[in-house]
Amino acid sequence: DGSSGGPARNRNGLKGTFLPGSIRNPQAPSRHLLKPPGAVTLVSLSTSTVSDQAFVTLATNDIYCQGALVLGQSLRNQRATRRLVVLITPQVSNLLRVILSKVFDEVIEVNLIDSADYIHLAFLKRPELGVTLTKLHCWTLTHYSKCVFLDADTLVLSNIDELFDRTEFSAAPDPGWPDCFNSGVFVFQPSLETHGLLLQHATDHGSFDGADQGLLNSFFSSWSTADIHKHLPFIYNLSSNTAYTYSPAFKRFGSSVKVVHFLGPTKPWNYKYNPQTGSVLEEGSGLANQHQTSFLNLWWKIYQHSILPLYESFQDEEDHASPGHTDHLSPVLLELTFVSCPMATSPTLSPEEERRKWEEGRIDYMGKDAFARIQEKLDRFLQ
Ligand SMILES: [Mn+2]
Repeated sequence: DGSSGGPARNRNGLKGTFLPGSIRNPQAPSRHLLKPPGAVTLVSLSTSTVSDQAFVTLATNDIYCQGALVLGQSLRNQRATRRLVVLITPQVSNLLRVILSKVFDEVIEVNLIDSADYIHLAFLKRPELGVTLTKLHCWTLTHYSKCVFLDADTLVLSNIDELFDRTEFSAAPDPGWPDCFNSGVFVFQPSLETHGLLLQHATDHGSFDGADQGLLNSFFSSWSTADIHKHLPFIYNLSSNTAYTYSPAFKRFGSSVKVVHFLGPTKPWNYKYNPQTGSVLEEGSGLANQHQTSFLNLWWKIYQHSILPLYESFQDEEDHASPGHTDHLSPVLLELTFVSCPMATSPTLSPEEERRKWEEGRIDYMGKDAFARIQEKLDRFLQ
């Protein structure tokens, strides 16, 4: 398997097409070019991709794609030896699909409308769980034997391939309630049976927090007591804004952090960044503390140096523009990450409520957050 992309892949006999669109990245193996000269055989062995395991993330709109792109690039920078997969929803634009395919090995659209009847049923009974059910689609990636899921608002600081030594269901404690795990980073084993059971659980019991974390915690309810090996160390899911309630621990262990999770309503792409100083601008509430600021700066550094150039090359391909437009491209895209920021458009809800909606993925695709607005911006730019 693995060479015949598209919807006809074996879905173990389930009717309906779970994964209608799959862009395979023809350039995926190019990262092996990163290997240093000399010792070719040895190095290529040790960095060869384990093709039946994958890092997986999810982007439900073009804004979260920016996070997914930085996450994917951070995995590449740390020489991840597993495939990189991003699940997207139909709202994600064609432009972002192309850009994503430059970083990820697989870009897979999950379209709940087209999927099996029992998902429809779950939706009808629990319409509030839409985004939750989308995340559960990672269990349908049965062409992989084991996966590590990472939220699009995480950033990988060093190689985390060792997570594949863990088994389902492994996750790190949630800083807000450590008897629960945080569902931003977890090890899982794709299985249509588990997927079906999760959907059944969602239909029958809902989610105690209205999102995937509540659902997954009640489904994998023995996590807190059964097997300590399934407790990932906190360094694999360090929440950027809560670690500092125990600052001596951060002083002691902070340098070994491997994955930062930008938990909470304000995401890296909500900040403004000054490329000259290499630092985010702290305005208004001054939420960020010193450590958080350094993580934010790291996110933006990757965005600036590795993600923005992808848009430039796209533009070159599209309209054969000559190079030299770097200077005006970047501001447009930087602005793009703010143009749909709910802070800017909130006629009725408070900014906090708007941000919470946004964070939870409850986005007004048809109205103020419609992609048409972003498209408008892009069209103006691409003219
Ligand atoms: Mn998250």
